[in-house]
Amino acid sequence: MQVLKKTLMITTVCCFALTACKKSVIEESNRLANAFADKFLIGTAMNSLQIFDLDTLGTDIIKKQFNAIVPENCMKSMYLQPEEGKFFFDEADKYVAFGEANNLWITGHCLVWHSQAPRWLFADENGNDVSRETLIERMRNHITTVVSRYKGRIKGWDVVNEAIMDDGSWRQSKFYQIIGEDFINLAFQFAHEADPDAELYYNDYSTAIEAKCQGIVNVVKSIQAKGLRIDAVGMQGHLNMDSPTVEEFEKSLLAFADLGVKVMVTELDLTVLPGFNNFTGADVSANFDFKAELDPYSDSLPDQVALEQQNRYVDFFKLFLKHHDKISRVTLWGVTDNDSWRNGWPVPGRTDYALLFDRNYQPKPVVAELIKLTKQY
Ligand code: 9MR
Repeated sequence: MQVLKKTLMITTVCCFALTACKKSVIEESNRLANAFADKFLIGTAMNSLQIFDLDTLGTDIIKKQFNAIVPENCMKSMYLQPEEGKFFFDEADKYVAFGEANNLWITGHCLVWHSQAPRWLFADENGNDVSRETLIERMRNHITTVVSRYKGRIKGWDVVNEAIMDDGSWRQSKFYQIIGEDFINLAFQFAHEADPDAELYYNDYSTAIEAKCQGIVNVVKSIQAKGLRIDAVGMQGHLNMDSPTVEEFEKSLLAFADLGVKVMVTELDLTVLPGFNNFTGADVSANFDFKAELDPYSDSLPDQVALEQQNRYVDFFKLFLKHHDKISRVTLWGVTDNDSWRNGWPVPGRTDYALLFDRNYQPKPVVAELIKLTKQY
């Protein structure tokens, strides 16, 4: 009797263990990071709440679903060095520690960007533009200080962000006006000197516009012609429901890959809200007044629109998977719909549904569709 009881107990324990094991196998395969493991890295931006561990449901998703991270805001120069020589690394340190603790590919964003740069960077004590030499020196100091701090830990850097306009011309930023075209080459040189092993990227939005794509191709060629390191072009994926087309995106993707660099789809999101005046892109300085008709889904998203969004996400991921040999990483610009900058841009106060996880931290049906899709490539 005793033996029988023992056997029954062992069998029951084994059954439980088997079920638990099966369940965890299923759960494992239901994760984006696992499904895309042999294709490309799949990442997300991390916001301050997540970095300071004040959004544990959000960080749980990051740990389970993604294998790469990028800081949405905390490494921008106005936060890292708000006053000359005064660096604040608290949040950036936590961000990097989170990535290391969870074995994630850690990207730094972004060393040189016209936006979110502190005013002092370009100005002398009278508020006039500094000399070319001074700005080069300030840029060198910023890049060297930041990149050296995370040497060997941050695996890749968005070195220059958004230097080219939609028509392919140079953005008339302070970096460009004061230093000239060479600011890009110098930025890549300084970053490489600070961490020779780090990957270095050029990152921009609306890269599917032909003229802009050509402008970026010229930038990459000029970096390469100087013998400087550049590993990838980041195509920010701030998509609308009707633009760009998958074909337009593919054309640019191939143009960048032809340069011998990798392509990364960075900052991926897909707004379902009405645009207007053919306004696209991701110029953060753009702003339009709130009107109720511009915010049609403030209560919930109709099933039909959700399905259309899902189909468009799937179409883009089909493209990414088709070219997975050229793509090193695809990164969502946030975890849940609630986190998305799209809720506030270019019209403040709207309710958008741009990401893969909903406001209750649940995966949208598109997540399972994307996982299924990986098996076909
Ligand atoms: O998502 C970011 C938002 O929270 C910030 O307010 C904004 C300005 O710093 O930047 C947003 O991220 C931008 C990214 O850094 C560069 N490409 C465009 C992104 C969306 O504006």
